[in-house]
Amino acid sequence: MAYTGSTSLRKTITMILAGGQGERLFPLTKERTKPSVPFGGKYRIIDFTLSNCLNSGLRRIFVITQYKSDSLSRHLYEAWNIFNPDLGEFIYSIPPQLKTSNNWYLGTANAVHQNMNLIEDGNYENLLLLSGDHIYKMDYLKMIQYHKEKNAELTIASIEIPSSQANRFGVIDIDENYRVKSFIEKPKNPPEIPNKPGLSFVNMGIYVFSTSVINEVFKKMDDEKIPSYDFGKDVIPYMIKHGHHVQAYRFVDENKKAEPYWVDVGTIDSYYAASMDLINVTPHFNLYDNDWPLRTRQLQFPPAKTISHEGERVGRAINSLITDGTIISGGLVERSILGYNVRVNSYSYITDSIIYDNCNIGRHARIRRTIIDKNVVIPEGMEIGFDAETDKKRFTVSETGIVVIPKNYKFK
Ligand code: ADQ
Ligand code: ADP
Repeated sequence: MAYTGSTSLRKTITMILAGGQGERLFPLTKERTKPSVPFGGKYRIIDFTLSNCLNSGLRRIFVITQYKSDSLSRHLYEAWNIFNPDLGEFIYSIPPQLKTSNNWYLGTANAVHQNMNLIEDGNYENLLLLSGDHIYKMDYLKMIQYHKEKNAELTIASIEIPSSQANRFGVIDIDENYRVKSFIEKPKNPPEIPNKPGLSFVNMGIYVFSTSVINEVFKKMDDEKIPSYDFGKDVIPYMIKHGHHVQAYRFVDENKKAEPYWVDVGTIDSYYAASMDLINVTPHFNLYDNDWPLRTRQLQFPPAKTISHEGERVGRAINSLITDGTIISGGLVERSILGYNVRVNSYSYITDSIIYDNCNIGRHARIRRTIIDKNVVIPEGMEIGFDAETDKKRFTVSETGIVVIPKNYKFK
């Protein structure tokens, strides 16, 4: 029994899909699933979705995991074990259990299908379905209320983006009441919004389903032997074709900026761009907004420290995010994000880079446009990010030239 929240919240169960492989973020996803990838110095990507849940009053959450989930499960236990079962609140991480099928989750919809018992057990009216790998601020309660007002069976959160990028998303066509007329998953030539050339209206992968309807749709698709593996490819087109009420909800950004901000950090380049936004003087995504607190696991480290030695060895950080336990001793850090417990030694220079926990940057090393995963020691005098040909021989280099050094990498 739950005692908190409005009726809409009490009747809603949240599922976060956190099981994708995240291949395009390799090697950051070599040992961990995408939602568990560190972001912004002290957070993991899933913390933003979970903070949205908390700020929206949603406290009954299943996190559906699959690939490389140990790091994520540990993080959920250490950072998010904050709910009170006496108030009907919980967060559970659910790996494939092969209860209703002999397969692993075969796609986003199949991951829900295989877990319908979790929803039925609770007698919930709405299923709020989220992805664990987006950076944005959203009040889901507003969307749940909209779903109810519109009497919709499925409501899809949607955003306008440049058509040139829309081929990575589901593209939606709506009528004047925002009812979805058609939906195409990842079209090669994304259709534009009528009267808005160059823009397309896309699916954010955030859904409110009426639970009775999703149950019925899965049963019908099974009976008709139509695969229901994926929402974008299978289930949404099926629902539209069979006359179900599918509604679009225009994303309202709690950052309260003129342009709504939502990113699916699918590639090294989009991850890097979203990270670098954080250190802008006026970022799209503001970490310092007391109206929308963001939580994560806080590790027990002393405050970050800068040390200047006599003469020219001034330890400095400019336009950067520096996490606890880090010491910048006689080195220069510019436009960079440093995680917990990093050491930056004398005469070293770090610019436009992201350095994860426990890295050590040797004296005279120069690091530019590089992401260094945890526990890496950069030897004295090493240069990375200045010569693409040398970097490519050793490391992954993204399309825009961002170098990525994997976790625990050992230089010879
Ligand atoms: P997709 O490319 O299908 O597009 P994807 O990122 O692969 O989105 O998956 C969505 C979420 O489900 C992710 O959080 C992922 O980790 C998780 N997931 C994927 N496969 C899973 C599985 N087998 N088991 C458990 N979890 C899994 C979707 C829609 C598009 C929409 C974009 C928006 O299909 O229409 O535009 O999301 O990002
Ligand atoms: P990542 O950023 O890759 O998630 P973590 O620091 O969370 O790095 O650790 C990754 C994995 O290493 C964990 O999921 C766990 O399997 C193992 N590990 C690390 N530290 C510990 C620990 N103190 N106790 C048990 N396992 C650990």
